[in-house]
Amino acid sequence: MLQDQEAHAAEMERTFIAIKPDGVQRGLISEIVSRFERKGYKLVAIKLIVPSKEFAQKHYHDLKERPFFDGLCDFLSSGPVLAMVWEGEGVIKYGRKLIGATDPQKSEPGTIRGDLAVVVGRNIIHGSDGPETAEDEIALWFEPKELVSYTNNAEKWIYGVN
Ligand code: IDP
Ligand code: MG
Repeated sequence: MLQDQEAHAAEMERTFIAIKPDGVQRGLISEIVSRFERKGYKLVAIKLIVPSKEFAQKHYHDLKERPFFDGLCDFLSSGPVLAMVWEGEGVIKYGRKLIGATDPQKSEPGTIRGDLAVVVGRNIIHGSDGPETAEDEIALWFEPKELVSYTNNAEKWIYGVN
């Protein structure tokens, strides 16, 4: 049965996903991007940048009391990060499923961290953990004009929308 266009539009959401410096250096960009792309999500923004330490501190502000905060911010600002925005129904929550648990020792096989990372301090990818975080992180990393609006012609096959 075809899904109603309005119901589909109402379910659409965006999340911020970043491949951290370890994932970029290890040549995992195409592997990771392809998992989101093949699932059926739409890429709406992408750029390669080296964040400053101050920027990393803003991104991880929720973790500033944690003992690993300083090292984490040094690490995020140590090299290129591939920053992206992905769009789709339920992409915030399901994107986290694709990524796997924070500690790769606990991530299921088949997830990005489960398949491609070993330790928590080098877990190769970031994904927003909820709708408010997603909105804040997208606004921190991207200018509104960097978010590209376009029709994905595969969408009617992915969602069954007429
Ligand atoms: P998440 O990336 O799965 O959302 P958070 O708890 O938000 O996990 O932590 C942010 C990042 O901080 C993690 O992805 C990981 O790189 C790092 N991190 C989390 N816990 C630890 C730890 O116990 N030791 C070292 N690094 C950690
Ligand atoms: Mg987090």
